[in-house]
Amino acid sequence: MPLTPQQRDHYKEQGFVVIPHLFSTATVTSMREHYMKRRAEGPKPGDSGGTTDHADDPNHQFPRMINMHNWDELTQEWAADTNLLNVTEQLIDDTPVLLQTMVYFKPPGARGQALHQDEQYITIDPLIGVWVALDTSDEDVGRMVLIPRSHQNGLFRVETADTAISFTNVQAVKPENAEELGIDMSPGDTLFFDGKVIHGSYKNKTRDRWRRSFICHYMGENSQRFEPAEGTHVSHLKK
Ligand SMILES: O=C(O)CCC(=O)C(=O)O
Repeated sequence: MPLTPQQRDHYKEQGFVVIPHLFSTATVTSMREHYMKRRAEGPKPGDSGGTTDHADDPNHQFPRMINMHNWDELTQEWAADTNLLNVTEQLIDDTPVLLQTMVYFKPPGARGQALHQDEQYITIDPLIGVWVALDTSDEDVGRMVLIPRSHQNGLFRVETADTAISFTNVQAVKPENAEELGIDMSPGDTLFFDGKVIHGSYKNKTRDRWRRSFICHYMGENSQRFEPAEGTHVSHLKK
């Protein structure tokens, strides 16, 4: 799946690109069904329902699953999808190496995730996030939001997030005059974003719509681990 020069330039300059229909409707339907079944099996290693100060958050009933590729064959297959890896390789100019997989169920009423940079969690650069919409993702359900071009200035400081709207308690201090951009997506559309672009999401405000997503993070074979500057890593929040 060759990208156009415009798509590659968009990723480099803006820090993200959306590839429509990267996954077929049939595959996305299988993903939804599969992960709902696996969720119903009970707790999995690393589940995250978010901070416990909002017990009514439906994320607690459907916690985010992580690193399913360690115990689930279908996840291994989907994270190694030829088109996905091919696009990733063209964007990072390197051979992708899988680091992390997640499913964020985000049921009706669920909190979002405060805006952050993935390299504030995973200290490897370059890093790329791949976010596959499993449901229609729009403003009402708390679509992905990002700050275009925010990947160009390294890591920002971290601060406490508002856990009334975010299931995590940490966020990036946004650059001045930063404009957030919401990304509307259909099932199967896939967002590729730089590990330094600020992104996150707000609450699912609906009563009846889910916003499920399958998320993978890759490094390149030549990516390097780095030491984050003081105050720029999520672990520095309480210091
Ligand atoms: O899905 C979301 O709302 C946020 C996901 C995210 O921040 C990530 O995949 O790094």
